[in-house]
Amino acid sequence: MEALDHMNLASDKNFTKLLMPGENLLMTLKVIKFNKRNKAQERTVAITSTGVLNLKNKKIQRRIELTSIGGITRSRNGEEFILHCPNEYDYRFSSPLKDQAVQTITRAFRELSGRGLLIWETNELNLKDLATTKSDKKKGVTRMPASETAVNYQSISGNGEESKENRDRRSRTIFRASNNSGEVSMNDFTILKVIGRGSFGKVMLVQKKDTKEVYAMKSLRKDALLEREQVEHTRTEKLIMQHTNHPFIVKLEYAFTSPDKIYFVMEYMRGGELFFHLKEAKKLAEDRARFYAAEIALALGHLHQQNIVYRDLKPENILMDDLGNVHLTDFGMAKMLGEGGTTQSFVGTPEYLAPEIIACSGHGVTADWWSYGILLYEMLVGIPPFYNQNIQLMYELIQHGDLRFPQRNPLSPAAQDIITKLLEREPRRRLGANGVDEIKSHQFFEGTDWNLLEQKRLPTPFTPKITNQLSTENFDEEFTSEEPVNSVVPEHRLKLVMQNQDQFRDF
Ligand code: ISQ
Repeated sequence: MEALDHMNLASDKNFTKLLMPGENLLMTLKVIKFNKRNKAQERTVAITSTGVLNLKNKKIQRRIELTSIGGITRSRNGEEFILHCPNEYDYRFSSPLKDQAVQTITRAFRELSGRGLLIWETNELNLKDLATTKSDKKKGVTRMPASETAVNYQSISGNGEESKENRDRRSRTIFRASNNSGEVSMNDFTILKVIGRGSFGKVMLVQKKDTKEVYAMKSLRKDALLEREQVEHTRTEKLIMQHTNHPFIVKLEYAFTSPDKIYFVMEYMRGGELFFHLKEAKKLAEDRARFYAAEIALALGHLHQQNIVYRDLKPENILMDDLGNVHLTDFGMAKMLGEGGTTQSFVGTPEYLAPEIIACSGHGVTADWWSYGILLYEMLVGIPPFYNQNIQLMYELIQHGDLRFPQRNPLSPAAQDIITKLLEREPRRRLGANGVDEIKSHQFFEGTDWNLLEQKRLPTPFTPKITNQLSTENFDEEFTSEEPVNSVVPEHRLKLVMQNQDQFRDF
């Protein structure tokens, strides 16, 4: 946060006490605000997780709820931007930090609403004629461009001298309003860093060239997917991410293919993997673990409601955002269950596998609650309960070993109780077998306000260190030190891909 707190308000108690409970400060900056008579006034703006605050002498003059913002128009080369507020009147600001401010607002808007904010760009430097004033509003005039014009960009005159009437149609989307996957390609992105590696490719930090927005891009090699029969899983992964809208599940922004790879472009979680933080802290205090466990329970409950088993819950697949909320990612193992709600296939990570998966006796969504018990144990104790270097022995321990809790620094009785009930080997007797509410109402979560949590209105127990918008300090150096390139698949591997290109048609 410090890097974005240009006005140093985060540590100013007189200011922070003005924030609502659960409202997090994201950025502060000095702006010029233009009033209805076009008079320039120097103001401070604070962007928070729920609103944009217009401050004068550290007092809130106007509070613009994020939910009341209908879109943003910004000057492409100038410093002005307009917050369109259809129910009131627009706010026109100017700042050298325009791009950073717009990016922070759009991100906060998406975090809060799960939707992208409409953005229009213009070549104009002075946006006076594009802002709806109080008196416009009285006359029923609104200057916010139509939302459709934010989706399809059309250059009209071609000579760069568009007339005022053309302004709406010149607008272009810099934030997707709806699913336009397929229109983008690798050429639209600059690769900045490698931030992770998986079995089929790598995860890179990328920046979209037109909007400067940063994303995490996962590339998957088609040859590797074909060889290991993972094309269907990858299709499921895309479908689930594309159709899931949940505050604690990473969103897929774009998906596209090249002749040799599939690319998933997702929101960038600057806080890195929970695995990274767990490694650093060794184990977590109960309040902190409870917070992450509660967010993950909501995410799993949401998937289960749609008959999706996640099947790969582990700290490596849980990512942290700027504020310290956690999000599930990697749906490569997930499965949509058919009627009957069970599947036979053996997938997952050894430490977290439910006994019924190891025994191949058919498993359903309850298998996730077993992994959830393992995760909770690992967060609180520092190692998973049945861990052994020898995988066969680990499987044996998962199926028949005793569940032991540390004698020194014992966990609270409620924590021991919920873990014991989650690590019940008989899936039908396991906590969660009758739905997520069984978990939510366990004593371990007593006092958790699930509604506030879901709206991200509870303070997070830990804020990851983030020095700037492009920072990768929460990712392992093992990855970030790698050369950031989109590697080429060797010629001899492409033959298999070319023969099977039809399998990738609908990505
Ligand atoms: C988003 N942000 C950071 C890392 C990621 C890894 C995989 C998928 C999404 C991600």
